[in-house]
Amino acid sequence: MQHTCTCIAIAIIILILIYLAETNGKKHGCVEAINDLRKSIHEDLTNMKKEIRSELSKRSKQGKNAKKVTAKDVRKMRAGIIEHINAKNISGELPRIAGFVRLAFHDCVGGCDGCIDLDNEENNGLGEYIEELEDVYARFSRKLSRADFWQLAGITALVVSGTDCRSCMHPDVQFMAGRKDCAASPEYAGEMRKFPNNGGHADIDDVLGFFETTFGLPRSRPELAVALLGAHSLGRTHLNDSGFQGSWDSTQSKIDALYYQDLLNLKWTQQESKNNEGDVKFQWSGSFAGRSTNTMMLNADMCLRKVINPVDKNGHSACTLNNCRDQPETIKYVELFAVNITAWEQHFKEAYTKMTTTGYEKSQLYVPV
Ligand code: HEM
Ligand SMILES: [Ca+2]
Repeated sequence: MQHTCTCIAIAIIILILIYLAETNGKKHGCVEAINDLRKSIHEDLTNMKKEIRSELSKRSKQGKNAKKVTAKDVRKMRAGIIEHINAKNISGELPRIAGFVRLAFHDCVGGCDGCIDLDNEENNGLGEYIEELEDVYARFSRKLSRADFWQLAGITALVVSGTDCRSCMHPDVQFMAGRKDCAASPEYAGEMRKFPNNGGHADIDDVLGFFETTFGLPRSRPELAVALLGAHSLGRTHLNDSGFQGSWDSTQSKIDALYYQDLLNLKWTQQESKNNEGDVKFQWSGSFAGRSTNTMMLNADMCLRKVINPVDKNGHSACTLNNCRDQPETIKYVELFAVNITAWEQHFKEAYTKMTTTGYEKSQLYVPV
């Protein structure tokens, strides 16, 4: 209302000024001044319109989110996501499973808010999954926030990964809604969010410290971080995204304990990985009985088994698998989860739920009924 009155008042002033210019102000300088004034008023009006539009869109979004999503809606969305996951099969693998779980993780760094900063190299590769999910989200965007939808996609991907898989973990994470998107969703315009030291050159302090400060997983319970990192049982690394290459285990679409079993049982040697820009990073390459298994571990994974620091600026450790000490804080959990899927499942569920509710009080989230 206030905006409308201001607009009318400004319009009247313009008309008076034009009238004065045309009747009395014949002098060139005066016409010029009036034209300048007219231009600046036009700009002000355009800005004002923009403000009004953005305010209205904010209000309608708040209205949308105020309506609760139902269990029936969620079932429909899950079906849409599952169809989408199954639609992309590359050599028998379903890469969207890993892509959606990684997206769910990255969105919760700094609070799960439906926003990913694609200028942050740590998020390389996520753009394609965001775009792919937009097609499905477009059908449901009136029902829930993008932040909720991405978490539903992650949970659904975990379910698909465990379907018809007896050796898989089935964490059955409860979906909760109520997350709010940041203003520029799905883009992010704030300060750069922090990931563990250079995404992979991490040691145990980086890894456990990161999970404690970012997701509130207490340092005194390292089993939660060990269980959560078992998500690397899914998917793979990409040379042109992170600078690493290969998958952690041979079952990229299955969330099974091979990740922990390989970490313990394979022979791991450090190998240089060089991307197109010539950046060098070290990773651990697996072999068994003298043969390469085409699998890899990041320092962030290997440090759960061995004390690998100090590492140099490229992530090369001073010790080898044989002469690095066992990691006292975490190796027992790697050993436990390698053989006890129920123990992994319980800890994973607890840690994953904490991660995916980062930034929210219990009272802000609800289980759709
Ligand atoms: C210390 C913490 C972590 C580090 C340093 C780390 C690092 C990485 C790196 C470097 C990649 C490869 C990206 C690429 O080249 O495409 C990756 C992929 C992946 N990460 Fe992590 N990660 C961490 C924690 C997690 C967590 C907590 C989850 C989920 C709960 C997760 C799930 C995944 C998945 C599923 C992929 C495979 C993505 C694909 O196949 O496209 N990561 N991670
Ligand atoms: Ca696997």
